[in-house]
Amino acid sequence: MLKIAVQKSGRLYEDSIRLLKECGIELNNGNKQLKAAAFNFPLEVYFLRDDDIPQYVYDGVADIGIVGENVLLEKAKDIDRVYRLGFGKCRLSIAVPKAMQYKGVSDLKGLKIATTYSTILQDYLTKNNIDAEIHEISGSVEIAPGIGLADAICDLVSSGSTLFTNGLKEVEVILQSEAVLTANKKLSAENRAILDKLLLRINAVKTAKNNKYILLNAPNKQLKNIAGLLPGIKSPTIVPLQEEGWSSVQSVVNENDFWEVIEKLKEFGAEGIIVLPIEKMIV
Ligand code: PRT
Ligand code: ZN
Repeated sequence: MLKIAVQKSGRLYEDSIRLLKECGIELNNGNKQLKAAAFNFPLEVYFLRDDDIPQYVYDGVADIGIVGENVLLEKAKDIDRVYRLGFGKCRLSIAVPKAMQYKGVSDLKGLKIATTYSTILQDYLTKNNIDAEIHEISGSVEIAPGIGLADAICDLVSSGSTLFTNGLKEVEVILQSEAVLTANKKLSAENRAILDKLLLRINAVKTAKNNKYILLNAPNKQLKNIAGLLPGIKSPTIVPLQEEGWSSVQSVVNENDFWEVIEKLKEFGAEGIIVLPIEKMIV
């Protein structure tokens, strides 16, 4: 039985549970207990505060966990990062009052910086050879400069609106963070095998999300060019159409190059382009 720690409530909770669901794992968690067992996979889910997850995984109370990379690095436990999950994206940044003249990182010298991320901040300051005072607080970091508690802050940012409403501007990005799957370094062989199964499923879900299935009609004289644009998993499927001189091409296309590929396909005379979502993709 593999034990996974996920956030009990908060920004990572829903995406974590959705991911397990997309992996075909059904939980018995009607009334949000401390833990829930999966019906159809050897997995037990522990619901915890995100800050506690690295310690629990390190101690082996949980074998694996889903946590923001920001928390993982801040807690600095000797545990593995096994998969970047692509949700809970944010950045850890330094912000200063809007009116402050800021030219570069050396302007932080001698400042008092409020944060809940003192480990990561200290690392950053040391690497940049900056001597500044870290003022560790446990929450509401963004109000610290306004009430005279600090000159600057180091906190998580996503849209930037919290900084804006508090009269601050983002001046340095220390870390780009997202939720990661983390694991204890000494998993039993049995649990390692279950984790491998889970990773295969996570990978299938994530790969599918990053790709689209594409079908189109292509003039035969352009098949080489079109196939070159759509290498797919191994190679595109090409089937002759009933109409002479035309073929149907089927392949997968990566979300990142999607529009660029579509434009080029049209230049090569592709017609009737249909794009479909993929539910799972095992390559
Ligand atoms: O109760 P528990 O301790 O488990 O939860 P928590 O309150 O400590 O964490 P929670 O649920 O707020 O965040 C969990 C994780 O989500 C974080 O560790 C990050 O990895 C990730 N995440 C992604 C964020 C944000 N985006 C985010 N915007 N965590 C916090 N914020 C906060 C930020 O601290 C600031 O106050 O949102 C505000 C800034 O947002 P913008 O949009 O105004 O810039
Ligand atoms: Zn927390």
